[in-house]
Amino acid sequence: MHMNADVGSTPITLSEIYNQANACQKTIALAQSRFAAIASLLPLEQYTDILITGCGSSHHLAICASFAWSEMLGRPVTAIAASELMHFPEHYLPPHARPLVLAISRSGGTTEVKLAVERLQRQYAARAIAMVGETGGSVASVCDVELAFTECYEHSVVMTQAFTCMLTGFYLLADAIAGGARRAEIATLPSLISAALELSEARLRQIAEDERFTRFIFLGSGAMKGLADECALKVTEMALEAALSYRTLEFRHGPKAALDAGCQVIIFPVKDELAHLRTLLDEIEATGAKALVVTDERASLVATDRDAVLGIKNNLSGIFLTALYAHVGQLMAYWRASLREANPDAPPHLARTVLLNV
Ligand code: F1P
Repeated sequence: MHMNADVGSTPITLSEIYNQANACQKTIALAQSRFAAIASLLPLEQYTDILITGCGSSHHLAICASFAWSEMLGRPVTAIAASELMHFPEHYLPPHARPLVLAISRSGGTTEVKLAVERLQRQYAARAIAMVGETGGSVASVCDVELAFTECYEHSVVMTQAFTCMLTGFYLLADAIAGGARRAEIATLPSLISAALELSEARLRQIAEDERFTRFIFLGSGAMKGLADECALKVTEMALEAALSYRTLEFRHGPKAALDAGCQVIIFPVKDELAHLRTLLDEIEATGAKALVVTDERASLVATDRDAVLGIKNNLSGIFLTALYAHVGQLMAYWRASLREANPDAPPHLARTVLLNV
């Protein structure tokens, strides 16, 4: 683990960011026991729908996980924010649906997640798996099975390593259900994450500490939209600067109008978008804004010398890249917070668990 020399006594958030490869290694070791724990809810063919839900970072994690589950299981898997499901389930499910719900909550106690599960149980006889960071909370109390990711327990208010670790847990679970063919590939994640953290830090810190930038905008589509949302939330929560997230090509249709030289746009392209990346980069650069493309070496070949590319070497399938790239927003947010003298361990207005009055 590389730790920056001038950190002094390391803030909790930074040590948790740097512990993510280690936590993932433990998650991989626990894959078989977690698969065994959900055996009573299998096979998946008995469910009409598979929904993944959560709030905030946990919802972003749900978006990333849903794309991986869809591809690995060969059927649609949908991420829906818990606050939507608790009030408008009929918008997302037909009357005779019988869904399986994977309910994510790092704290294990977020009210909207519990209420969403209860509504789906009442209205659709849903079965539910709690995917939590802390065991024994109110979300697990209403679910059929609890999978507790205690290996990535976090003291910081802001979710960092738990995002990567629980997402890896989702990959492993879907893979085990599908027969285990991708286990070896997923098992390469800890060493790739460890190398990527070391490789990215100086570059991301330089960008985050650049006072010319007044706005950070993250772009991603498919699974990468969950990642872009999460990166923007990290900057907002930790550095207390409103950062934005858009679907990559949707950004061209309106949002790019507000670009100027104070903007840094970070793009997480998916493979199918590479043919259009040049057009997007030209449009961004024409406004004076700066772009950074986060991609692997093969994909970076589409960019020219004048483009900024953060090349994170790997041979992973696209669906697993969200866990590899999760540290990008975390490190940027951490160093931006440090520039602004904001405390990333405990942002104002955010209790560790924000509970609704019910
Ligand atoms: C959900 C959540 C966090 C967010 C903030 C408020 O928490 O929205 O994602 O960063 O701390 O709560 P949880 O249900 O995952 O514990």
